[in-house]
Amino acid sequence: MITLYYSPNACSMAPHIALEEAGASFEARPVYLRKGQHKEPWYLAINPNGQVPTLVVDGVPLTQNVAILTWIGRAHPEAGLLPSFASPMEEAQFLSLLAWLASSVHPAFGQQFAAPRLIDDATERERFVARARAASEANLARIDRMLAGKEYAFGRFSVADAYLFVFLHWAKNAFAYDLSPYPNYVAHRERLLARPAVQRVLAREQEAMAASDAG
Ligand SMILES: N[C@@H](CCC(=O)N[C@@H](CS)C(=O)NCC(=O)O)C(=O)O
Repeated sequence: MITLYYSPNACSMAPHIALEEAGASFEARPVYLRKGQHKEPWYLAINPNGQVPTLVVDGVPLTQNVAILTWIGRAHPEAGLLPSFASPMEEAQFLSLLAWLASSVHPAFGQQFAAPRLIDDATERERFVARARAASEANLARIDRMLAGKEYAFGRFSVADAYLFVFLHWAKNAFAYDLSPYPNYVAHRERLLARPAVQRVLAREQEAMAASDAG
């Protein structure tokens, strides 16, 4: 039994896509960040970090996108969601990308999401957001260079592509960045948007968002 605790449009979209791509049988349970549900005692009992995503597999909670994505790939070998590693170095390069996304790319966006909540002074907040945005733009440019001449990050579709999808989704939909400097990344996004699994996830998350607006 697999349960994914996610919040619509959060980084949990990456494992959500990976589970759909795997053809896994799972329950997707929304935990609405904007309603503070991730800090409620019932959820903290599952994930003491108070963050999404959490994947609960047969009663065992697993946190952190890098671990969750790797688990989904390993637990569904028939779906081929991990690159076929020809050497330990190839596997390490894959983990290196996931770790960089989690430790640098995600936090720079996280600062932009958190700024209104963390910083009252408008001038200080604008300076903070401008710095974080510059870091995000540099990261997006680096990803764009990495994707030059490639359909996917590691040859065929892998969980790394599901993770990559999240950041351009935020750049476009949460922060209205100009995406024209990132043509390879935009093409990658369009390739993912054409995948039925990605379409199912976006529809489910939009539906969850609408249900939360109504409630
Ligand atoms: N390192 C964690 C980061 C998870 C994370 O920052 N999740 C965000 C949503 S994208 C969250 O739950 N934020 C709420 C909070 O930190 O209070 C991972 O990769 O899973």
